[in-house]
Amino acid sequence: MAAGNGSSALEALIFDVDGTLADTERHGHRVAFNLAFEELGLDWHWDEPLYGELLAVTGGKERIAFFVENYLPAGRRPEDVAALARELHACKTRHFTRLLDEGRIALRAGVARLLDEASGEGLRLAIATTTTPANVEALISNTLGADAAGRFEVIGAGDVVPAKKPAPDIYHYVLERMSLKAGACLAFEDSANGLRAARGAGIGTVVTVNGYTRDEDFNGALLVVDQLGEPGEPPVVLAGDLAGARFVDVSCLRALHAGARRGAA
Ligand code: XBP
Ligand code: MG
Repeated sequence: MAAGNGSSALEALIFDVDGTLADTERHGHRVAFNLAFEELGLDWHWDEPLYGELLAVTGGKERIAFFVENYLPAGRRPEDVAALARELHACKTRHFTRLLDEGRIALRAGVARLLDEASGEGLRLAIATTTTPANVEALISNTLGADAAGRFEVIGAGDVVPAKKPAPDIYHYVLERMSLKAGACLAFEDSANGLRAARGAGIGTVVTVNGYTRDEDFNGALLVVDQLGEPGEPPVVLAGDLAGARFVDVSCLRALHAGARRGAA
């Protein structure tokens, strides 16, 4: 699959956050939303199956509004949905960052290893996510160290763009600020919405599925695996191949990127 226009060499890796850097949704964001509902005196509760349905909508505030419009009877909908969504979301973010500060969410397998290897090989790093910037900072500082956010040249997050994933806006935002062409990058995503966003920006994409996304449509991804893998803990390849590598490492990424460039030529 074409990696899009631009230079031939691989120069940068752009990471999604939720579901990709860490499996944050089921026991992180969902729990934080429910704590926020409780704190604001609402009898709403998003169980795991319902949250899986609501994940079709990216963005916490947008997800709340979607729930109100599609899951609450007309007589139980608040007057000012947008205002309530803002208030709930601020409360939820406080709960979510506290969960991170308590060390409740770890990075997924292979993430720290690949980030270290990529930096060591001179690849530039960035983040392109729908989630709130405070969540990104809390996840990175709690899992990679207090000053680790500086390892990412650009952190494109949340409301900095008018349209969230599956729109490509956040990837365009990152490419513009790094003065990079799509063809010089690879993106890492976990969901069909995320894949569509990265592909919409012309970026070749590696997908690491998770419990909520494993049955989604990842047509157009360069590689689909259940995790990035570690030495002695190889990933299960669901589509594409590791180009001879035992797990997703920089050599594998360079081969995937070169193959995509040849395919685009
Ligand atoms: C996933 C999202 C986010 C999170 C919740 O973002 O859609 O909305 O579910 O975070 P990504 P917020 O996969 O792009 O990292 O409540 O802060 O939006
Ligand atoms: Mg994601």
